[in-house]
Amino acid sequence: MDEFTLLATQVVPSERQLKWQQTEFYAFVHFGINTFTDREWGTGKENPKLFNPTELDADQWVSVFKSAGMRGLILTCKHHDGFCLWPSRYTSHSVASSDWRGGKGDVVREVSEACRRGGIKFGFYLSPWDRHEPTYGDSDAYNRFFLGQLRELLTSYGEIFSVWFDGACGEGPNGKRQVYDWEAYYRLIRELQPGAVISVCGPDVRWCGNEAGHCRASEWSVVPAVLREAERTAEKSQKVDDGTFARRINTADEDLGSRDAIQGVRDLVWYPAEVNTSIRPGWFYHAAEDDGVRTVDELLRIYYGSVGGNACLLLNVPPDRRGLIHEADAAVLHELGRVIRDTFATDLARHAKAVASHTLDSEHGIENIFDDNPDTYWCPPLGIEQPVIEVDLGQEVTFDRVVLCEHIRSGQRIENFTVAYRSGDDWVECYRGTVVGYKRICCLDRTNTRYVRVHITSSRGYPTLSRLGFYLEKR
Ligand code: FUL
Repeated sequence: MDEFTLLATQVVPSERQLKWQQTEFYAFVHFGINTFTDREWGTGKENPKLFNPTELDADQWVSVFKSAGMRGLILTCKHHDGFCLWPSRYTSHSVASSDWRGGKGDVVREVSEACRRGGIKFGFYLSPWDRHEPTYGDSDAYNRFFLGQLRELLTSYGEIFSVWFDGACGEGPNGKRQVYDWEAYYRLIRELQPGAVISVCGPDVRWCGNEAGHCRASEWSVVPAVLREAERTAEKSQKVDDGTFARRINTADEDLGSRDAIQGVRDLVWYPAEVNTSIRPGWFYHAAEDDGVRTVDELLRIYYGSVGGNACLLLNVPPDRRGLIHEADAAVLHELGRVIRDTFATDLARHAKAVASHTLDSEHGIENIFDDNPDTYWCPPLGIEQPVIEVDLGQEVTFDRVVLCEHIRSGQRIENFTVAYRSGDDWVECYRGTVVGYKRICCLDRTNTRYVRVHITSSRGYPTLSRLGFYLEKR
């Protein structure tokens, strides 16, 4: 192992990053003045009276999201147009100036309380770019304003799991220039909500680099630290300089963490990816897009690629003008959730026994891969980078999904692996994978066998596995 790969094995997630990773799949909710003007980006000049949902019911949102298997919700409390979904003390451009609930309403309160009631996590999106606020561009004044709003959201709505900062700014070359005081924003969040991750323009969770639902085949959580700045700069690209040569690295690059990608990089961080995409063409609700809701098959593909590819999935589902999740979206999400629940309800390895070519000690025995405890795991001694595990499923079973999880508290180590099944006296390879990380869901053709072999063909120092499961998709 070269020195940079060794350095990479020493990088581990923070407690808040681990909790966030376990959230796996959660909803993004774009709702606001744009819902009522049929736009994607508002101008900031909209009349607040336009905001008037007729049947807003946050419990309906939560129940639809839970039926999909989502474990959290991130609400656009303020989008680029500056309209606030809560009665902020710092501006009148908010629900307080609308007629909704007689000007006494608070969408953030209703949604955060519905999340609590439903047992899912709540987080918020607060757009730094603000096209309404007059101080925007007067850097110090706007930073004070923004910190004030941030404090309101961080202190009035219970526990927050994610604060999502968007890097978008459409001011253009002749527009206003605002210098954000990111460090002050981060300090306030750490002080008031130490358990919250700060996502995208923040140090904890990395934007996957596209909004289309494209997932990398090899998603690394250990990446060069300069990527943390990429989203906060107009260029979205940063220079890595190892003293001998310099190259640019961008959040959208396909390879961010392989041995090649981290060669020469001493400053590495745990910066896991979140895939954010919308169930519809736009982020906000548009009646004209009711026929454009993504299909269950498409969403399943994205789910396997993201949640099953060492990332989290933040799926946007925008409420309509009634303030409800439209029937078309609700139906697709319900079926998506059913497939995921039914598929992973039965682990076909529950009577399995396994033998590993190498095991460190009795505490790290191979039986740990069959329990549901992410803190118990199997590993071989240091220096064993290519061990083999043979599984006897106890009887012939048919499966088409194989789940592997690393013990990521010990870092991300697996680089390549294969899965093979026994057919007569032969081993037939049925899957070839790269990284595992928090979770890898391998999608393969239906396979009928009693014996399976997982060969880790390359890893960093030694691999770990906290879970190995076999499932049959119930589509
Ligand atoms: C982008 C924004 O400009 C879009 O309106 C949307 O909020 C998306 C999630 O992020 O940068």
